[in-house]
Amino acid sequence: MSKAKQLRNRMAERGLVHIMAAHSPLSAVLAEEAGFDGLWASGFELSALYGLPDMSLISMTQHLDMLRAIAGRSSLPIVADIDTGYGNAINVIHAISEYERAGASAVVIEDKTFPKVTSLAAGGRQELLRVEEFQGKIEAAVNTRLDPDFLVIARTEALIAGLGEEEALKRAKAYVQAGADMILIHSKKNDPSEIESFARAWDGDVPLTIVPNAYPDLDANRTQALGNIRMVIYGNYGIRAATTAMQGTFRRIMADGGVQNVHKDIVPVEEIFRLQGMEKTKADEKRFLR
Ligand code: SPV
Ligand code: MG
Repeated sequence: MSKAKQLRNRMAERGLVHIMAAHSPLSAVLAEEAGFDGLWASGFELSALYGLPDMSLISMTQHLDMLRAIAGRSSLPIVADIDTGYGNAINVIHAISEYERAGASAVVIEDKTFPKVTSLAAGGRQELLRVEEFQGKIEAAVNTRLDPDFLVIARTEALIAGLGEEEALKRAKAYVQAGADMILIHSKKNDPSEIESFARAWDGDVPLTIVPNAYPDLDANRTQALGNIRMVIYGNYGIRAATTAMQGTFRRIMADGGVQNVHKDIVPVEEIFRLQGMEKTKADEKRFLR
């Protein structure tokens, strides 16, 4: 059974899947050990990892390289954040075959113009494509996938662009018509009202995906109560957690004039050995090195 099929099954069985952002194979291993249902190959996290803003600066090749490395160290299905699909419908055709081959089980494509600006930035330039043009991109994606279970998730940025719920619903319906398997509805409002209102108004034929980055109060119970959200993506928590930990540790080492205090509060190197799979390598050495 493909991982895409597994992801679909899990959504059907559990009602809601929890997808954690991964910016590296190590973060993917940690997400899998913590019990998440899948990984989010986040454009924001990878951009941040490179110390760059999330504005279509990271190339498809860079993103694919990381996705392959992640797929090599995790058994979880990967939902790839392909932003705008790197251009028009022709670029989308190329992207879908590359991402499917690289090991993704799903893609999220958003209806913004290329180059995009990250959704949550205050005052960001948020230009949306014509509906027909984005429908063409969705149709191109659906037509290109080899595995019929590979999910094409259409993301509308209508609320992010300030165009209101009516426009968001209209676009989401048009994208379902074009063949989208799910709709990702995004909001940068710092309370869940916009998302809850959209979900209540949504009577389309496919379920919804959300990314509660800006509105953390929408927890799993409240999400499930809405009834039509099947996927929650935790979009920037990995890179924020890593930054919190490194900032605190690095500052303390400078303040303390050494690592004499901080070493007690971070994982021992043996934990990194375990995550690296050192035990197996040691056993392989014993067996094969002569
Ligand atoms: C990402 O994680 O790259 C996302 C979610 O697309 S957000 O940054 O909130 O737009
Ligand atoms: Mg993104």
